[in-house]
Amino acid sequence: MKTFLASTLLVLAGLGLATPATAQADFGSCLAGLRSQAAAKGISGQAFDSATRGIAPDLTILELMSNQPEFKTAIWDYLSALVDDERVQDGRTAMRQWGQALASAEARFGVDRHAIAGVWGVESNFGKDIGGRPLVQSLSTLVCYAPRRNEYFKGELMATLKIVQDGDINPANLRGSWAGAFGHTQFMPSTFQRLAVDGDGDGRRDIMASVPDAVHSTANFLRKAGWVNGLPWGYEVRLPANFNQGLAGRKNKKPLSTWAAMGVRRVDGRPLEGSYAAGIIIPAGVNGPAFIVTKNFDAVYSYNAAESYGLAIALLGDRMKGLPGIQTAWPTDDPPLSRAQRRELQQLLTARGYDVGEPDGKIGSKTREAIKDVERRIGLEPRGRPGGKVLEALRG
Ligand SMILES: [Ca+2]
Repeated sequence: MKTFLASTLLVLAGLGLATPATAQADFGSCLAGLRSQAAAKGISGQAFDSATRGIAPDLTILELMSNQPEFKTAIWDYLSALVDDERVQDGRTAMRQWGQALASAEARFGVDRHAIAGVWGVESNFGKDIGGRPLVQSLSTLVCYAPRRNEYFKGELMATLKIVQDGDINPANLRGSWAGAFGHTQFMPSTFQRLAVDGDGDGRRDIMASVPDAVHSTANFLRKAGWVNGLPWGYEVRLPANFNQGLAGRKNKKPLSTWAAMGVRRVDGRPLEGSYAAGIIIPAGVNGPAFIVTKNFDAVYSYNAAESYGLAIALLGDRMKGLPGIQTAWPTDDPPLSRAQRRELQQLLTARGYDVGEPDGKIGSKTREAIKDVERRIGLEPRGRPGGKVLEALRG
């Protein structure tokens, strides 16, 4: 706590703000400026006041914004937490429970329900992890104090106020991530304004409280992003030994017959079949898994503009459909951990006297520091990575 307060003050000092008291005064004048800008965008003073009444800046957000992990998460670590047996099981349960909503979204927008559910599972763990920070407070803090992207956050704040004014979502429920993503499928407010739809027919678009609204809105997003009904997103392939890796890339699409002629096969050895164009991605290089990816992978990709993210959604959808996971091994001798294994890792760390907080499977800064200690002891580079070697060392 002490360290935390000190670093918050450091952030404030870096912003030229002496103390939280000064920050509070500045926040009032910042809000006053936003009130008139909101009026110019058609947001009534009454709506603005009711949405912002009594709020204080949430300066912990600035901490989160600057507190990015120092090394890039390997794709295998990323995928092993997002596509594990637990999420596949939870997903199958959610898909049964909300089968009707998913079926009607699939029929209305022509988007595979497994892709919709894949987004839902990766974005919010099927609604279990939607973020608890009041959206107006988070976004107004970012507009007034973020060291960068203030105009972007201002646009998102205005979109949020519009949502409140239009009555789509009860403002008391409007909570989300510190950066402003909210609801079952974690739309940003401006995305909501463009693409959210009513899925349950009550006349409101509520991706916080209504699963049908959320899955219909996601289907609409994917459709607008170019999803083609009936086309697969892609699948794992085996590359020939002499494959020119310069040809890899989501955008370098060629007819399947061209890839087949180069010796590319499905991972189970079957030939490539179909008359569509596709690219090949090799997220960990030619020595790791390779995938054929179509326009539908691009649609999923556009949700978050990351290949790893698109793969997580696509692979989770496949697993929920009953298809096997990735067959080719990742190029590492230190295997990634599922969330269940991450929780076990945290429990073992706690048993050894480390303070890692609740064993929730989320690798926060406390867990990371404890892991670094173990990594040093077993002769690994101290990166704070939850890997198989650290888990084995703690078990033994
Ligand atoms: Ca609705």
